[in-house]
This record gives sequence, structure tokens and C-alpha cells, in this order.
Amino acid sequence: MSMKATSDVYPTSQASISDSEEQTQGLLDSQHSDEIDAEKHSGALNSSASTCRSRKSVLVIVTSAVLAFLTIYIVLHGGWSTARRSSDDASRPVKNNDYVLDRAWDYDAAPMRREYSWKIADTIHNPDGVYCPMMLINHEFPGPFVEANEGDTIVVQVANVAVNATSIHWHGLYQNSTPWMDGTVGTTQCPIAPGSSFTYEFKVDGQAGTYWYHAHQGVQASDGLISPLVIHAKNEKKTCRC
Ligand SMILES: [Cu+2]
Repeated sequence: MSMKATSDVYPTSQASISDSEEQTQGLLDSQHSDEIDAEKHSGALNSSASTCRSRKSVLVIVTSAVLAFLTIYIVLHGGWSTARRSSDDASRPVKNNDYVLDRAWDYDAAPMRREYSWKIADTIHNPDGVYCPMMLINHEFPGPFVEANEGDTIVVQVANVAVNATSIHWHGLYQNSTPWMDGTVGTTQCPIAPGSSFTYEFKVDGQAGTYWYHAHQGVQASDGLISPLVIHAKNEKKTCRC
């Protein structure tokens, strides 16, 4: 029996064998291709992981730098604050008032206008040893001393250059005929807006003694807007034992 005859006898089997070999080769090729793909995928994953690690490193470095900057800033400035400093604040220290009364004060002077010019501004100060944002009058803490004789007229020009609105309340003063000068925000006046001015003018009559004035907006009195106000009595010199 010749090969041809055999081939003729089993043509289908030969074709099947050939197909099987081709399929096997195809599977091998496919498997090889899959392996290559797997290697590529693995390489891509490794590359992606490397990129991810690099990003994390950069993030850690940036975060560390920001934290270091904030720490240095807080140590140098005594805290973090958004309060603005007046342009002239940095060049001069806050004046701390002692309020020593002048023995040469003229108790018998004719009634007059006691005029004051104030600028209220934000600043950073440490009256108790810890720096904090404050609102001060003329860069003084406590604020300027107001002194007058009974019967005088007190005139205070207030320029508000702070970031918040404010007002000054004259604690305990009668404000007869001038209730709109009392400085109570929401009751007798609107607050003095940032960048605005207001002039308080009132006569001190029928009362004498030691009083005080303070901001009447929010908790600004606790932020530094506070000071004594003295009205000398007409007979104070006769009764004074000092
Ligand atoms: Cu008060």
C-alpha cells in the first residue's frame, strides 16, 4: 500500500492532524502572546506603582515644607492672624499708658471744648505676654486718657481704619440732649464702618468722677478699645486730699 493510497484512504485524518498541529501552534502562539502581554502588563503595573510612589514622595515633601513654614511663621510671629497691621505700626512700639494725673490741672478753667483725634486700627500686641490681634486707639494700650472739667464739651474725632466696624460708648455719662452720642451700636447709632469717621460731641454736666469708655461693638473692648475718662468736679480741688 502506497503512501498515496494511505493518504487517499485516510484523507480526513491527515487533514485533522494538520489542523490539530495548526491549532496547537496557534494555541502556543496565543499563549506566548499572552505571556508577552502579561509581561507588558506587569511592566506597566510596576511603572504605575513607581509613579505612584514618586507622587507620594513629592506629596510628603511638599506637606513637610508647608508644615515647616507654618511652624517657623507661628514661632516668629507669636501666632497666626489675619489682622492687618497699620503701615506705621511696625516702626514703633505700642504706647502703654500709666494715667498719672497732672497736679497742675486747672480745675477752675472756663468751660471749654476738650478735643481729641483718634485713629482706631488693628495691630498685634502682647499686653499679657502673648501676642494677639488687637484694636487700639492711636497705637496705645489702654487707650488715650480723656479728662475734662464738669461743664466742658468733649469732642472726639474717630477715624476707623480697622477691618471691622466699631463704636465708642461713654459708660455712665448722662448724654442729656445728645442720646445719639452714646455710642451703643444698634440702640443709638450705627457702627462706624471701616474707612469711615464719626465725631462724638457731648457736654459733661451734672456729674463728675472716674468713668470709662469702651467699644460697643462685638467684644472689641476686650481687644483693646478701653480707657478711663475723668470728669473733675467744680469743687474737686477743695475736697481733694492728694
Ligand atoms: Cu459701658
